Amino acid sequence: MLNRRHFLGAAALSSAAALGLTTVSARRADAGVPDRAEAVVIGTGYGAAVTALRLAQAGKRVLMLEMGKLWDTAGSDGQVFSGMLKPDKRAMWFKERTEAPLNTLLWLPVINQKIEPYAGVLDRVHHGDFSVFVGRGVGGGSLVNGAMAVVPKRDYFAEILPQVDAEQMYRTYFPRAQRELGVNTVDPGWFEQCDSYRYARLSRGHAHKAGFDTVFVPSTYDMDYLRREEAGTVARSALNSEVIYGNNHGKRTLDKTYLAAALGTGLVTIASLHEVRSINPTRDGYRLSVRQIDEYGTELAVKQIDARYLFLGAGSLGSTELLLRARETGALPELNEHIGQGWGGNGNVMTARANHSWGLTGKLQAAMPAMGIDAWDTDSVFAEIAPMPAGTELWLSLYLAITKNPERGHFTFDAAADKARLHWTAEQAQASVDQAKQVFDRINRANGTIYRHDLFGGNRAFENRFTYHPLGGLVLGKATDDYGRVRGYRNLYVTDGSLIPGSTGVNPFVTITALAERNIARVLADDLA
Ligand code: FAE
Repeated sequence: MLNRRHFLGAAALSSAAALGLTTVSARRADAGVPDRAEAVVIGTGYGAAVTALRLAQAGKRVLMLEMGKLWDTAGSDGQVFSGMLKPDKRAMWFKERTEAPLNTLLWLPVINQKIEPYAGVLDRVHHGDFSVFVGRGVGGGSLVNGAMAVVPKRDYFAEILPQVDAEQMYRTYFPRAQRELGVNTVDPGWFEQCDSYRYARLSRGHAHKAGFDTVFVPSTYDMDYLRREEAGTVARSALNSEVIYGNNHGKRTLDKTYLAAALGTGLVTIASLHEVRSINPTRDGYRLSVRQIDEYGTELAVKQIDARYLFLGAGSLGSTELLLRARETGALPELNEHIGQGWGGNGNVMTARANHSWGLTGKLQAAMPAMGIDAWDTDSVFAEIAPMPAGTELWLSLYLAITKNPERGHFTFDAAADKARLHWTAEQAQASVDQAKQVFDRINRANGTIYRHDLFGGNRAFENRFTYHPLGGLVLGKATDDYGRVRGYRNLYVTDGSLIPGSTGVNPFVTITALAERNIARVLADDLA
């Protein structure tokens, strides 16, 4: 458990970054978690972190319940996280092998490794042939993501969320989110001559040759730290192939920004390794059934915790499952038919091109992307130029394309398994492949290159069987009102990516953060004043 007693700095973000969040043993945590709080926030990802900070700044006492662990303690190797090259139990959430997005290299299963099941930082949640990657731990997706902090195109934002005042978002809430998240950009002069982004410069040249535009992508990774990594003056993280299994340095994760500031108010308590299993109404709020585990998955306790105001920030999969379970088990029967609808994976497609023998990416690759191919207006594709930081030259260029796929999936509740099941088919994902193929066919033609078929299994050149960007399930204006208040119930709110109807056209966390800022400002003014 974390609260101000373990908080060494003031609320300012700069001191928050150096706050040295201490580890608290499970037993002490157990003793300190209250069984009642005015406001409970489920999860500690983007939406949850914004909500907790703003509630606390308004003087409310907040309890945050997070199923993952607090990542603040070094293992025997002196590191908090295991890197991608030598992953261990810390890499994944209760798996026996790592499940990296790329399966094979040269068709050989050399990427994934056997690990001990543990409360690791990255989860890959399987729904049939399709899977969703999510972060687990205090900080949610910020712990594992590529830190690409992109504001969506205004026209597209207005298209997906027409009921939200775009003018206000772009004037007030997007800038606020960027500031609080510590968004920065790579120095263009350094970018042009560094080794770290040789791979991005190569892909940029290929894109330009095919007539596509490229753009720098802002980041929550400290780009000055990256520059110093390359200069050899600080410990390497992005230059040590660290990203999806956590970064030991350099990244402004939520535990260093919003959550640190929230703890600094003295009004926020974070209980980690606490998973909310069910929500029931009480006379004046909600009662949660919460399962506490240790890092190896042993159940320590099942607790009942009461909340007057309840905020769901467990992410698209987590929050949707909680409300679907509540509706289908009859706990919250007034939840409407939109619970579990309107889901999308932001049109994610991964692909890779084989480079010419003279087209070197270099063996040093910053694991944090800094550039994207912007073909959104012409081809409905925004493609991140992704690293393949294997520590050796692989003669390949990797991309994560975000496409405009109008298809939507939905969830049903499997009572026997007590789980939400996502319904999303390969046919529904095909539009994304078609769009990405159009762009990369053109790039290949212009450069005399071909696709790589050895990375994703089954000889495929495009991987559309996973997403990093789950969005929707509790869509704004449908499952909730236009500010995230759940329809049918009072004092029950959704704060996270499940509000966004399946697509943002860019990497989503800035949108999730800004929308959460907007919604909590209204909720504080109207409901909790
Ligand atoms: P999220 O950050 O997922 O947080 C939800 C939290 O709730 C997690 O900590 C869960 O452990 C916790 N939780 C779930 N269920 C429960 C429960 N029942 N009880 C207690 N706790 C629970 O939610 N986005 C970008 O914009 N740029 C990127 O570069 C980028 N790269 C990515 C790379 C990877 C590998 C991944 C997996 C994602 C990436 N994303 C990126 C997506 C981004 O991280 C994601 O959209 C946000 O984290 C979603 O924020 P939410 O607040 O919805």
